[in-house]
Amino acid sequence: MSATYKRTLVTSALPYANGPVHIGHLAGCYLPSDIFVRYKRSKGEDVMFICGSDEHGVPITIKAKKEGVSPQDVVDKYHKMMGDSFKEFGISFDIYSRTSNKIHHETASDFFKTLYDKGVFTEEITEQYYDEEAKQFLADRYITGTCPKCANPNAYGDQCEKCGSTLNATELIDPKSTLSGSKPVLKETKNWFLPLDKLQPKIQAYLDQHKDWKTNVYGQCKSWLDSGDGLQPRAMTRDLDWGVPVPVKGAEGKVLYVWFDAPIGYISATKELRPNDWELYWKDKETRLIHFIGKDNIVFHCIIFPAMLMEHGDFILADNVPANEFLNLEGDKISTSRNWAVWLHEYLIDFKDKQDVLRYTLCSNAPETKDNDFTWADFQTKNNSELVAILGNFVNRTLVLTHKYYNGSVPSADTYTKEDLLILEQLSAFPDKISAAIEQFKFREALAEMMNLARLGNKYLAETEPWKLIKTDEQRVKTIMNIALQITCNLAIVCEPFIPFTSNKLFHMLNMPVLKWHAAKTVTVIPPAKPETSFDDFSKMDIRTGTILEAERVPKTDKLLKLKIDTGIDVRTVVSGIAEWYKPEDIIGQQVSMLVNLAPRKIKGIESQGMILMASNSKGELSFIAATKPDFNNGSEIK
Ligand code: B3M
Ligand code: ZN
Repeated sequence: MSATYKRTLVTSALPYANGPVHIGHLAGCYLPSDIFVRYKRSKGEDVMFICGSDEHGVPITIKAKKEGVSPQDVVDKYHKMMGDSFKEFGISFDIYSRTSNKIHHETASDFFKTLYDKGVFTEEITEQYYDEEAKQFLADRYITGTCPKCANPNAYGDQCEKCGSTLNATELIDPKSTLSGSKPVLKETKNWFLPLDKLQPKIQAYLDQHKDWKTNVYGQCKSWLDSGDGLQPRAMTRDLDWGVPVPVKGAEGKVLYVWFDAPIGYISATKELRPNDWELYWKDKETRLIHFIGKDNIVFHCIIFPAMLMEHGDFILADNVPANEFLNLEGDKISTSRNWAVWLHEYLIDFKDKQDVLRYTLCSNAPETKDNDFTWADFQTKNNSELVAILGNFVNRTLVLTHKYYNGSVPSADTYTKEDLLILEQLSAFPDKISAAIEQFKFREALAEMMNLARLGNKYLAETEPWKLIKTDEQRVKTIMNIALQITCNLAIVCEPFIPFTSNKLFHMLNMPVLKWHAAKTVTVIPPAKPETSFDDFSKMDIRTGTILEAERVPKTDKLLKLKIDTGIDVRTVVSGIAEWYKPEDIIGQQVSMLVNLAPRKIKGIESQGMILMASNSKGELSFIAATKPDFNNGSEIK
């Protein structure tokens, strides 16, 4: 992503409102998009997350017929069900809209009208199957017959599920209408086509700019463009009575093709959410548009919808379309009609408050580059051997020991050992590694890194054994527990996109406000303020500006430098523990703040006549703190 974007608009495919959500949907696009958006929000970026129900199309009318209810009844039922279960699962849409609402009908209708008025469509008269008993044209799915390729007697007008061939309804042998059972007849009808053949060069140019897309996505687009005669005109209207009516004369009884209106649903939902500034998200070149989808939706999002937007004008096009492959269940294709699925609403009942276990399992097995399999055995392993045994175990040990030793308050770190510094350095690399993977839509990798951070924490505790050390070295244990708490706090931040419920719990247990991404790695547990002191006590301290005149190492020590300082009052010797952070030759001439009336102390046989004030961070690094205007002479009082 180039740095020129000001905001990101993320859409997730609008699921058909003809059945409940299952794990295949989640793994395909809803979970990855949610992880991406949560991460962006945590980074403080301007991001909007759009979804809603796709309530048109033939599958819905078929379902209604089967259940003996109206299509509106079907969509009302499933729209509510899907919206509720997404919400409970923590999919954090900014809006979950629907395409049967008024704003969508208007938006889709206007969009069609604009293209129509611009003369984009071609009108074509074709022969379609018609059911004379039911008195209606038949969508491909309403026709069954014998497959010309494999002789399966139950092939559909668009596809044979047995041999997988894509078919034309007219190719079926012995076609039958599923509405009346009668033999359909061919009848002429007029429809409006998007001339994708003519638009191919423009689409090609658009795709050429996006060779960075995931290989499965780019590859599928390319094969559409390169196959046979290339892109073909596609009907954008249908002879059907459920959908957005075609807003032109002579189109009575016809509706917009569901794949024409559904992606416009992203626009209508944005309008609904942000009536005043929705255009910023769709028309400003500084908006980055990203569509998360499943692989069966690639052509619609990468070719047809962009072609519609281009022909309309004014709109930005998707900058990326991360599509996942399919998730199977226990080695078999997920199927709504065969009821072979894990249904989200049922999972949420059977595994109450265990959203994160499913989120974790689905993400760690996400079908990012190839189809993948969900098994219950794996679900159990992911829970027991990773979430509980690695993440849970680390956090639990850290918090239990903190309560036991320090009554739940954060101990201050004292001196860091080499091992501590190494751990802190490794810790500080995690947030960027996780970010980089998320930015590239590699969510499995990002999640694995998150768990590696918990592994690092476990390794640190196992090596330092604070539970043993507490008997002999209380001071050291404070530092160890401080570091373990820093790791826990970082985990709470970086796990949020993946397992937000757990993240929330962690912040609660840490008794901290929810911290955002930028706080990761630098976070660090700031020591609490010391008890109040009086102004009188404070003014007893005489702090002055001074300048280092000479510096040398104190022999046989790692940390100490012997300094000569011009305090403005006199020139003093001060022994200071800064040798790990400053080389003697680098600090000659350095301005310092110095406590000049501290009683002299002998350090390694040298009388130290005062103390230099240093800032110290949670890594134990020290820094001088003096920055005055140039004309401040040595001996200026600090108060
Ligand atoms: N409803 C197909 C699907 O659920 C379709 C997606 C529309 S996205 C604009 O797979
Ligand atoms: Zn077949």
